[in-house]
Amino acid sequence: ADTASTGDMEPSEKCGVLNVTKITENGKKVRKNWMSSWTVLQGSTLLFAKGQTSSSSWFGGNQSKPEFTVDLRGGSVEWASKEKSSKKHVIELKTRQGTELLIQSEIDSIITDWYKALTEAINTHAWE
Ligand code: I3S
Repeated sequence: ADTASTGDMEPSEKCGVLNVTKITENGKKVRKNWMSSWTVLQGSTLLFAKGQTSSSSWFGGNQSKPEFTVDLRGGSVEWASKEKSSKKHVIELKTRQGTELLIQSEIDSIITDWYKALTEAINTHAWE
C-alpha cells in the first residue's frame, strides 16, 4: 500500500539527472539524440545541462553554462505514447514555441515526481 507519502510541501526548485532528447524544434521534427542531462526546474523554467551529473559541479564548477532552457508557460506534459519512444517512463513535453522534448528515467518514482512537478509548474505559471 502506498501510505508513506513524504512530500507534504512541494519545493519551488527541483533537480536531478534525466535522459532527454528533443524531437521537434520550432515546429520542425529533429533527429533524436538521447543524452543524460542534469536537469533543473526553477519556477516556470526548465534547464538542461548536458553531461552534468552532479549538482556541486553544475552550480560552482567550470562547466556551468546551461545547455538548453525551456519556458514552460503555456506548455503541456503528458505520458508519451509507444510510438514516440520504445523506452519506459517517458514524458512528452511540448512548449508554446513548438519545441517537443522527451524526458525519461529508468526509475519509475523519479519520473513520476518529475511529471507531477512539471504539471504543477505549468499550472502555476499558466497565466503569467
Ligand atoms: O524514434 P526512433 O527514430 O526510433 O528513435 C530511436 C533513434 O533515435 C535511435 O538512434 P538512431 O536511429 O539515430 O541511431 C536511438 O538510439 C533510439 O534510442 C531512439 O529510440 P527510442 O525508442 O529509444 O526513443
